[in-house]
Amino acid sequence: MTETLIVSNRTATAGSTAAKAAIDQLEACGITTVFGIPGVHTLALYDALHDSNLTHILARHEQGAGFMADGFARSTGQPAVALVITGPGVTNVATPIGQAYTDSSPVFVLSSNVERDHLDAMRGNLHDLKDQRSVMRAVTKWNDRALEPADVPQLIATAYTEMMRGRQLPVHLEIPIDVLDEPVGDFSSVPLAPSESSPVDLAKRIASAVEALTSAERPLIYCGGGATSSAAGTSILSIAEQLGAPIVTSIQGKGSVPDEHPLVCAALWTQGNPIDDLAKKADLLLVLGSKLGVQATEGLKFPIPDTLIRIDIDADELTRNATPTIGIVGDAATVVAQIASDVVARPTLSRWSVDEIEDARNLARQSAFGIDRVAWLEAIRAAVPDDGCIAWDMTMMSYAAGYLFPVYHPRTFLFPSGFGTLGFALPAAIGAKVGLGDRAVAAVVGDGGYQFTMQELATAVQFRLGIPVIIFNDSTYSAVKAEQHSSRDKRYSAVDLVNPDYVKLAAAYGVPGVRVTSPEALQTAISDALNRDLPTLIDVPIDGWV
Ligand SMILES: Cc1ncc(C[n+]2csc(CCOP(=O)(O)OP(=O)(O)O)c2C)c(N)n1
Ligand SMILES: [Mg+2]
Repeated sequence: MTETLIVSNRTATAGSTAAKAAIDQLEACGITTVFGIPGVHTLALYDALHDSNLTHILARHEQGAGFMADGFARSTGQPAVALVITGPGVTNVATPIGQAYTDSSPVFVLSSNVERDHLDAMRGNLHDLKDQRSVMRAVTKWNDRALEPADVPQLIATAYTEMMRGRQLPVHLEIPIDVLDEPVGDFSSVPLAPSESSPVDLAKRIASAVEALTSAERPLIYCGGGATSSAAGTSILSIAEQLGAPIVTSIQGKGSVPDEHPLVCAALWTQGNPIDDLAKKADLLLVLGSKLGVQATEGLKFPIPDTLIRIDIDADELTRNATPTIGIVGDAATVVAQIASDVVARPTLSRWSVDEIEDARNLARQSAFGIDRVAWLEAIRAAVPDDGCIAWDMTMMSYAAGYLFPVYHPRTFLFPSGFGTLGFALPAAIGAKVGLGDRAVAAVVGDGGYQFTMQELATAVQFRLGIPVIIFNDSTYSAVKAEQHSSRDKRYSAVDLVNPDYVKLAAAYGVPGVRVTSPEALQTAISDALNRDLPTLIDVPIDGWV
């Protein structure tokens, strides 16, 4: 049985259908780019795309479409849409949306479903899924279905508002196939709801924070993903400079402040290292946009002094994992700007010395994971311009990059923290390249992770995206092997890989492929690749990490 037979009696309704209203409303919300794969259940939406200004990027798997939308959002700060069919389209997109959720990335999933009469009924319909909304409920902030055509514009507007309100997170709206083709009648786009007003005691809390910061002897600043996404870097540096305070970041906080600044200790913290010693000396910790997550704090081991100030756009995150003495709900950009202007006008009691911070930073770097392979990272940094964006997969080289790769601008270090999904980097880089246009974009992957989403190379070819795809190839799942080495008495299990020849694979896709065996050659290969309007596969054979 084919898909066409099942829906053969369906024809588009003249005038504005729910599908056209959905697309119009997405445009009215400011959406510019849609990543997806069509099917018969989304024919009406794809038809409506013809009459819109939306750019559609055709992925090769819905997982890729989701990561692309996520990469677009992370790199540009603008949300994107993943457009998928019911059933397998939804389950395929659930994985990247889980990733977008843990890293606070605004992706709007628009899907279809079977006819209203058959919803959740498992009557043997094409793409039947017992409870599609439950699949997406697990990975979204807001999740609903449109049962009446006339409700579609408002539901799209509500979904968009929820996605962007407070901490930005993914949302999902499903529109059954029969609803899509029905007329909505006259409608005009729904205006977006105004954002929430500031809490009444904001000024008081800011004053308390300023008082505490300027009377602390060793204040320390910790930046999470919220500091990066709110682009609060200049204000954060003003506070740090006035207090002479060191700044530590999480992985998602990389780029919130530029790594070359002498007070920035980047994401070098790990238990027992010299940055940990600095943190243990602190008598005040100012946390900006971070949940102080279990992974980032190595099981809640980041030292928390008596005075803890937290600023977060999400009230739930404000108290997660550690209760603040002063908690401020608000966008880091506006709140921190206010604190900065008050702090710089006051004397401080801070006793940090520049030398102790610099010494700690240098020593931590020398002992950081991956320092013996830092030449590879230096080659990448030398080839990719400072404002270039790199998507990193779950691979040992990325973990080393977390500690050792300098980042100079927000939204230029994309990494799948939280959910930790293999296969993120290539499609995320595609989304970033679509969003950033002429700016350089690269992907760094392991030989194992690359194979989770490698079919998206065809997407990069089709849309002529000049992305260097750097594969650190050790024919192993090294991250797992390393754990088996250290905690399973070297009883290695299911970690050796037989891989394709990636240079030949590039040729099959009609794109350049090179194999490089030195950091110098890697730098040249990346520079060459950035001059092309096609992706380049760069295979880098390396020794195993274990
Ligand atoms: C979707 C998914 N499946 C499984 C894992 C578990 N996992 C984490 S790292 C890793 C190995 C990755 O291998 P590779 O990409 O070659 O990088 P390497 O560790 O060798 O540097 C695996 C299997 C995961 N993170 N995500
Ligand atoms: Mg590997």
